[in-house]
Amino acid sequence: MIRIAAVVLLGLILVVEPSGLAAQAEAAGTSMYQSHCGVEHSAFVVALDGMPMEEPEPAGRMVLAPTQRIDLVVDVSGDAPALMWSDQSIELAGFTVSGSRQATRAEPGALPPNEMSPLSLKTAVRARLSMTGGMMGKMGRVHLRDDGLSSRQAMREGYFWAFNGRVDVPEDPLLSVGVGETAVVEMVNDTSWPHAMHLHGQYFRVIKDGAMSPWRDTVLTTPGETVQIAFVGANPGKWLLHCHMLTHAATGMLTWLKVA
Ligand SMILES: [Cu+2]
Repeated sequence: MIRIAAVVLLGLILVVEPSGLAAQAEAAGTSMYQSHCGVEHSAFVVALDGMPMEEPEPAGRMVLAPTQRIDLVVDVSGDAPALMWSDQSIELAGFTVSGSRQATRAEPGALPPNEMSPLSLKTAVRARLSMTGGMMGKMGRVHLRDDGLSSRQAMREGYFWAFNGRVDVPEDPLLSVGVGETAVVEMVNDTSWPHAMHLHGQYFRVIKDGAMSPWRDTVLTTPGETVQIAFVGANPGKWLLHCHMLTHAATGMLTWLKVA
């Protein structure tokens, strides 16, 4: 084998334990820490979270939060076997390469797009999600079922995070949107931790500084950051919106949306 043009689906996430030890996990990552990954060889990102990108982008240094996925087209033209590694120099994916070095191939074209309804931001249904809690955070008073609790009482009940001042899954959805209608959710990360916010059932674009990201289903929000996501109601049902650091989800970071 002299040269490989390979498509790699990175359904793997680096789980970094506080000790600095690392392991690979499946796409349903449970890590509290996002991982930094680098790519050797000539590599292009052609899809995010399973959604083809309109334009492939050169892959450089990347951050993959729990449950985020990338598809890469890689031209393995060198002889270094490792394709991706973590900041801890732990190899995440690689190929065995033999033969002589070859010239690199041309950039790959885009994958066939998935059909997506256009966003109508002017008429969008809107909601705001305030994310609080955690170490060095200010959760304040919160609601659990019908009760009002101090943050200390909530922690005794096993809740460390709150969405809009509620630690359990609310009875009412964060928002209801019709099939074909556009919804915008503004998420305010008012904590000292990153959170990988994951929406089930539909893909969204991230709106930042007037620009739209490619379609995807998970966005990493950093401490103090406000992130807007926009999507079109596509699949009727009740859909979770939650942090995919699953220990966070289990202790307060879960809400839901209704598409009808
Ligand atoms: Cu989180």
